[in-house]
Amino acid sequence: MSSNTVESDITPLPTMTIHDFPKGPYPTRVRIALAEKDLQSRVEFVMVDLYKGEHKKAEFIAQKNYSGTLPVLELDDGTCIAECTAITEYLDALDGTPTLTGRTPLEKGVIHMMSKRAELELLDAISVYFHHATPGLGPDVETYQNPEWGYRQRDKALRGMPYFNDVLKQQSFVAGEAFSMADITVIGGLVFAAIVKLPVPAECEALLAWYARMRERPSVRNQPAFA
Ligand SMILES: N[C@@H](CCC(=O)N[C@@H](CS)C(=O)NCC(=O)O)C(=O)O
Repeated sequence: MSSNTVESDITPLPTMTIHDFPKGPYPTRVRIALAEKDLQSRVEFVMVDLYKGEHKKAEFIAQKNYSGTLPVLELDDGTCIAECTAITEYLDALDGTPTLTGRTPLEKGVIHMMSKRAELELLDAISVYFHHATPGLGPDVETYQNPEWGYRQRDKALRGMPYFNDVLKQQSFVAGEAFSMADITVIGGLVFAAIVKLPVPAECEALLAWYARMRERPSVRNQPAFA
């Protein structure tokens, strides 16, 4: 080896593939996590067209994600990790400093609880509304719709907004005093709320102020969902 060649003894981390729909609320969660962890350059993004139902094709279900949703993280050895929470936990653990999902048992517990709550009370509820009570991804993809269930979930999400407003009156971030996966999940919820035209009520001042702050973060403001 010549003296001016730099030989690293650090094993390069493998590249990863994200099966993605860039403006989708759930893929946006993983994209924010990647940006927070400075991992974007390690990832190849492969577009899966939700409106063409590519995520419901038998091959995708069999090989990438049984649940037929995006995003999916695929590792070099073929392992596929679906579910934003699971993908974020994986990415966050890679550098041994899990800032997004919690360093201590207490942080982990509270962040997981608040992120799950943001899914249950906001993001997933809006998703059900989108798929059941709006045209959703179109008639070829939305083969079963139950509008009543969709409207119930819309109303649940509308109750979730004041709840997170109350949380954010008490603390700077959704799970306490630091940015975490729980903030990312609420951001996903508000991205989806904008898509389905469910505005955050003006009286939810703390939630709106928090969202304005979140949208100033480079990891958030540079996402295709905000373009
Ligand atoms: N629980 C899943 C939900 C993922 C999800 O619903 N993703 C949307 C993309 S924004 C999707 O694939 N929707 C298509 C469908 O449900 O048909 C997660 O957290 O990753």
